[in-house]
Amino acid sequence: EVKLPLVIATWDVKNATARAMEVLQSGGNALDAVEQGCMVEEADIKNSSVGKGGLPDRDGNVTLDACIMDKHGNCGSVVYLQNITHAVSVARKVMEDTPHVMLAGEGAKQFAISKGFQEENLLTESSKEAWEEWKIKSEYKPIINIENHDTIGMLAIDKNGDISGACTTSGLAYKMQGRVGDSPIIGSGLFVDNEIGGCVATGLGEEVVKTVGSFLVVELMRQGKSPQQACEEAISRIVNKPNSDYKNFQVGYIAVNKKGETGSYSIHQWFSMTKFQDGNNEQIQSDYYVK
Ligand code: SD4
Repeated sequence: EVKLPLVIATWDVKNATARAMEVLQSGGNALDAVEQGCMVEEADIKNSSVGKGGLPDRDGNVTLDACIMDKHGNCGSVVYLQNITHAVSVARKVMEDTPHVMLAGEGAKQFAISKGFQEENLLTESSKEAWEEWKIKSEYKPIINIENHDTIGMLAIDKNGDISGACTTSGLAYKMQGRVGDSPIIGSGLFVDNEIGGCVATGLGEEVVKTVGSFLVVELMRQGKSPQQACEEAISRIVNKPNSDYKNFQVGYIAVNKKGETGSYSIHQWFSMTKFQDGNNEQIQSDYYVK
């Protein structure tokens, strides 16, 4: 029997899962938990691919993508959001306080400000230095695992058995200006169906978008696959494409089903999932395709 509540997240983010579990233990629902959990990484300037301290695009702009999805199938997202740290919370406001699903750029920022979010400079000294260093060669290629600490995607099941998910990122370092990844795209970076389960993605967003990865994983679970089998099948769709360049990029999925079973799988080694359940908050190394 699976013990609820439970939280899983991409990469090694024990502070974030601990925060989410604290919310669940004190009576919060899964939606509150994933928002609060993701906010921990957004505020952490040491995480260079989320929120404040995220690495900028090639012109030096830190631009955030995030989304959130609840047990009713409601969702909200922001893309190309600048100067606001808690993109996931803005995404939640889009879901709850607007007739829309997605707000972009200046409109998203103005909406956030109207909701009381503070404007901040998100480019830290160390991110600025890293960008200046990068500019010398300006070589753009995907980085396979960024310090094992990356875009955060989180899924939670509360004590009532209800599932929610969220995802937040500064996207790929040194991306083209205006580039949006998978993380704010419902069905790609995140999908939740409260009857079935949820999935979130990390890695090279373009490849996740092309295969509508998170929706695919949830649909595979609907057809009877376990979360582990579903994540493996979604990765196999990417690597088995004709001429797939998968040796040079990473994609990882984590998933949970309604029973509280979990799974994770990636193309390359060193992807991990953090899982908090029954008093244990642990990092679990993911199985992977390229051996
Ligand atoms: C993106 N999927 O913007 C994000 C980046 C990421 O690990 O997850 N990096 O494509």
